[in-house]
Formats: sequence, C-alpha cells, structure tokens
Amino acid sequence: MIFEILTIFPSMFSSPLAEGMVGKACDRGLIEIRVHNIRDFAADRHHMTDDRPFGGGEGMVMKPEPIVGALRAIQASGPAARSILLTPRGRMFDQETARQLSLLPRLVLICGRYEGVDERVEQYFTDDQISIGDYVLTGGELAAMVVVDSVSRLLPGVLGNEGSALEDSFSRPVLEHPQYTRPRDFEGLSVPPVLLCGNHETIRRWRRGQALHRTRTRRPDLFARLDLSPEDRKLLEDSNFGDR
Ligand code: 9D3
Repeated sequence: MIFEILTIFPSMFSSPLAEGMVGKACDRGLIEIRVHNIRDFAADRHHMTDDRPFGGGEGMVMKPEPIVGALRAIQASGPAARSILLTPRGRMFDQETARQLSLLPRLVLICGRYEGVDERVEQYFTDDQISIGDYVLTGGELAAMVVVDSVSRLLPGVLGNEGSALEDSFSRPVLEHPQYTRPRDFEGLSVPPVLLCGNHETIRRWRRGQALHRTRTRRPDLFARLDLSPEDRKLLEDSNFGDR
C-alpha cells in the first residue's frame, strides 16, 4: 500500500514511521510512505502556503493552490488514490475505518495547519475528512501518523503473527485481559496465582472474566453493546474482582 502525505513539516514523519513494525514494513516493501512538502507546490515567489481569512478573524488559513497542485501531481503519478483531509471537523477515526482503508492500494493524507484549510479543498478535492478524537492538536501531522500506523498493521505480512490483528480489542468490542511477565515478584507485587497453575481452561476463564469486568468498569459504552454468552454472565457473577 502506498501512503502519500501532504504536509508543510515533512521532517516530522522521518523518525516515527522509520521505527518498529511500520519501519520494518517499509524496509520489506509492504508499504511505501511518500512525504510531499506542500511548499514545493506553491507557485508564488515566497512559496506561501497560508493567507489571512476572508471576512477577518484570528489566525491563518492554508491556501488552496499548493494543496490542489500537489493532489493533481500525485493523481497523475499512479493508480487512482483516495484523498483524506485530517481535520478536527472530520468524522471520528475508528478501527472499522482503518480496516476499510487497509483495502485500498493508495491513500493521500492531507495535513492541515493553522486554523485549517480553505473550505474549497475539503469540499471539491477530498473524498473524506477524518478527526482522530475530540481534543485539539496543532495540525494534522500526528493524526496522519495515527492513520498510517493503524492501517499498516492490518496489511497482510506486516505483523509477524497474522492472527493478532484480528484478535485485538476494538475488533472484538471487549478490552484485553491483564498481562504479566517475569519476575514473579516485582518489589513485593506478585502475579495472580491462577496464571501459574498450568490449567489452560482455568486461565482462559479467568482472562475472559477479567476482560469483561474491565470493559464493564472502564468502557461502559462498549459493555452495553456486548452480546454476553451464558458463560460470560456466570464469570461476571461468580468472580471476585478485587476492584482497584
Ligand atoms: C478554534 C477552532 N479550532 C477547532 C477545534 C481550530 C483548529 C484547531 C486545531 C483548527 C485546526 C487545528 C489543528 N488540528 C488538526 O489539524 C487536526 C486534528 C485535531 O486537532 N484533533 C483531532 N484530530 C485532528 S485531525 C487534524
């Protein structure tokens, strides 16, 4: 899959996308991340990418010409690409959107800065608008990295373990059970003895109970939508969750 990123801060993308699983996926040619500087597509003498808002008001707005110029250059350079504007006014990004995007051959991510992008870009030159959550960032760059990261790990061959992407929470709407590793005693804090008992069925039930309990207390919104099995109900009733 090819990601085409439009930004006025290209260097923001070098390290985060060069490390870990995404970096490995680039090395192995499973994904390609092409970062384009919007400033390179500004035709004026000063390579201006922003200007004052018509009608007055605080801050600056990103000009349409450089962004649309970059979009046209990208569209001419290969197969049709879906273009998405990262904006606080977009629909909220979620795992289902990540899954849908992972089916595309090429994706353009446009990162806004300042107060935003000229409305005509959003309306006439992008296919979709996405926000990553209800909090205020300084621009779309971090949001674009979130999209690249979450979409990349869904692509065939990117995760070592092909099954684990499907198993993650938010694919199934239940939070994960707690995890422990060595040492068995960390500064007087012990590992739940059930995990050392060796009975896989007992461990499976304990984990399921923990996962359901956590979902109920931390994410009541997800819990309300769960379709609980008779065993699930029994686990929630019978277990003693020493609540923190
Ligand atoms: C005063 C109104 N602000 C909207 C909440 C203006 C504004 C703030 C921050 C306009 C743009 C930005 C920069 N943010 C993004 O470009 C952005 C974003 C975000 O701030 N939160 C969550 N997702 C995203 S995606 C792009």
